[in-house]
Amino acid sequence: MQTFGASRSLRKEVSVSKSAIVTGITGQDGAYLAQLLLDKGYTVFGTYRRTSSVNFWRIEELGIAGHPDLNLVEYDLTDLSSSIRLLQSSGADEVYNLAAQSFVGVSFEQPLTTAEITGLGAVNLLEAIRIVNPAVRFYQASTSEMFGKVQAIPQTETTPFYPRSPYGVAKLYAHWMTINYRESYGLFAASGILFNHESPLRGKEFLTRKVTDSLARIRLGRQDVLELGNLDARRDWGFAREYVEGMWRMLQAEKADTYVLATHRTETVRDFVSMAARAAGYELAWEGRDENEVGIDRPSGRTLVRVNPKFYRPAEVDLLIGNPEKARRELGWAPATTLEQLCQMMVEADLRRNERGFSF
Ligand code: NDP
Ligand code: GDR
Repeated sequence: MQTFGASRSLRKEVSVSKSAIVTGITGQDGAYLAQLLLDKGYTVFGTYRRTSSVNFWRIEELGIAGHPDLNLVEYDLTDLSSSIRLLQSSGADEVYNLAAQSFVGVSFEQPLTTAEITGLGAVNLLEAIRIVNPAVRFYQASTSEMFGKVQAIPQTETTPFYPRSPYGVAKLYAHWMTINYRESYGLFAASGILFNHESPLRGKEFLTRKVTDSLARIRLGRQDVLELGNLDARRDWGFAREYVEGMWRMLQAEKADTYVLATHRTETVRDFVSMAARAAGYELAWEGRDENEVGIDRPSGRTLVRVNPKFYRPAEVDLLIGNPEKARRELGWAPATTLEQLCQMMVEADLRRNERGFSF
């Protein structure tokens, strides 16, 4: 994490013990944020959903699963009474709402569930804060998906929104409700418009991890080919560990606001695949167009990547590139890890896991 001088508007480093709720601790960001807060001396209440097979592999991989200051709490974001009880029993000072149905592709198949969790869920927490303790600081995990069919390049806090998926629409509702509670009730409710951020802890349904895990499996002879959808989409990809630091900084600021966190660099899906292939020891050449496009390993002539239209989305977000200047200026936040470093880190982690025969 790179910082540009200590921002004067930030509260001093935590001196007295604070406590925070992190919804979605079983997800990528929840795990990294819990680790960051524990390192800062917080007591953390990390929420997970009751399922027949809860999986804590991420916090286990980070080595914080048995931390004495980490409390794992069963919780569902769609249940208001569950939110109220969570606020009451934890006595938390800060709430980071990271829980969501976060997969854009699935949101087209499950628009109502997505609306209930990703949209209304945030309002359950805002209401719980208003009822139980309006002094609690709230962070909402907003997203660059809200820009959708982009209206300006690069995107900033003032770029008009045009979401292109049920997920993006649900997140936009939660984003505006966060601002509305800030303005209507004076809640300290911050919204981070975060561009794609990835890591070895990313879920395998998302593009980057699907690519790095598949290439590792191909390298080890456990998979023949990687099938993908739209290779032309452009994303601004950063490293998740650095982005959770930005979330924390938003809640230490003097006033609640909205901030973009991004790298200000955009690449195509195709470029990311080439980069990951290189990290796995391949050199891809691309041939054909649209659904006939393939990625061929130049030295061996073997086809490693092909397009399968089943991974196309009904509506696509073509180009995301964010300008994080406001976060740099006011929070002292800036990304440090390059996409090449991130990609290398993810491929290496997936090679290691697959060699051990164990990869979530
Ligand atoms: P993940 O999909 O990895 O994690 C989502 C978390 O939400 C999981 O812990 C999941 O639990 C939990 N969850 C889902 N539904 C519910 C529910 N009904 N009640 C309680 N918990 C629930 O997402 P990320 O960590 O990548 O992202 C964190 C947040 O940031 C999300 O809100 C996402 O939409 C947003 N975001 C992410 C970006 C990114 O690039 N990663 C960019 C911008 C925003 P379970 O394990 O049980 O499914
Ligand atoms: P995104 O991430 O939709 O940007 O949402 P994802 O990694 O799913 O897709 C990125 C781009 O890659 C294209 N793509 C594919 N995507 C997936 N998942 N699988 C494929 O096989 C595939 N082939 C091509 C997609 O069409 C898309 O253009 C992520 C999530 O973390 C959201 O929760 C978050 O809000 C946004 O990032 C910012």
